[in-house]
Amino acid sequence: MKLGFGLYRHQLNDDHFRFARQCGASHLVIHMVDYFRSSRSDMSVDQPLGDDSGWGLAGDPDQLWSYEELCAIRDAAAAHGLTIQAVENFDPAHWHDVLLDGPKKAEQLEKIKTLVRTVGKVGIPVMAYNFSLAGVSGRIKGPHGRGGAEVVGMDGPYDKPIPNGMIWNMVYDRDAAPGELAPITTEELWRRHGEFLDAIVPVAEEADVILAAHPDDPPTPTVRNQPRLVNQPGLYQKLIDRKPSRSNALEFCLGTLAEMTDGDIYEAVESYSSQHKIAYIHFRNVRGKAPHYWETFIDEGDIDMLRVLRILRKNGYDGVLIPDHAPAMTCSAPWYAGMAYACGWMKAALHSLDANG
Ligand SMILES: [Mn+2]
Repeated sequence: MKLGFGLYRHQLNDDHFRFARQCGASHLVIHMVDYFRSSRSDMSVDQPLGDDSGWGLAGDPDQLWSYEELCAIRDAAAAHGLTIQAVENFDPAHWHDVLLDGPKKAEQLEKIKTLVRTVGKVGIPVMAYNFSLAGVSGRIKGPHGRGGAEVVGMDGPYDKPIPNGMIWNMVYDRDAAPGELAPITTEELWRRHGEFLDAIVPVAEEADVILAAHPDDPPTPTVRNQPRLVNQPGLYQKLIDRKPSRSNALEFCLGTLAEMTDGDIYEAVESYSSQHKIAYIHFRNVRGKAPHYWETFIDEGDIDMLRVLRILRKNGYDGVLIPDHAPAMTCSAPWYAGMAYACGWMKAALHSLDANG
């Protein structure tokens, strides 16, 4: 298994490549969506959290990530000994009507095909996505980690409706008419996702790209009054079975899966790793279950992370693990310290696994 590091768009520069390498990472997962575009003050110290108005503005609908741009990032990372394993998340500006079943759906599916082909041409193996209307929203922060470290969590359901012009926790249309997005059914969400798979999986196969689905974070039955696609571990199986293909796989988020109320995290790891459906792993820990949980330090939560690693190794998983989010540690660089702590723990755990089994 390989240690990876996730970098946000504003971090795709030499200093952050050095930091990731210093943490022991050999691989990167990069975000091309700029969640911090309209909240620069908050940019370097934490994961995006946002409020009722979301993370901010989506990108430019007419500007797709280009081959040249991605090659430049790939080459700059390679100069620091880092391989880009995945691009994480599509920009709502490029696919809002795929999620919403809106009038630009056909045009936007073509944009997604172009992006997937570009990612493949650059030589990045995985394109990860999160098929969700509310996206990652409704979470709060508090000093609930060990030693009072600030962590992200949830304390009860969050169902404030999504305003028009917002999708996936970002604003794609600032001039939208006042009002709220009408709730849809779970069946309708799965229908839209099925259409997405039918259109994109064949292109991904041809481009030698693996599409990897993140589960719903937070995994409550609804968020912002809209259904969730994968909010229980067994629903990952439904997603795989909807379109059997080596290009239809999972961005396996251990923390989110452990927050789910059904099933057992070790059984989920066993099931999906033995089917070789894990594209890469968000390796983080959590205490509690949705809708009441807190993220934790990697060695502090409900999950026995070494047990997870042993199951992965038994089933021949040889892919990338990234820390996902980490608690913010009390110092002048809270995000960096938290991530470095997680990487150090992971590096040691992988070493111990190799040495002792
Ligand atoms: Mn995750």
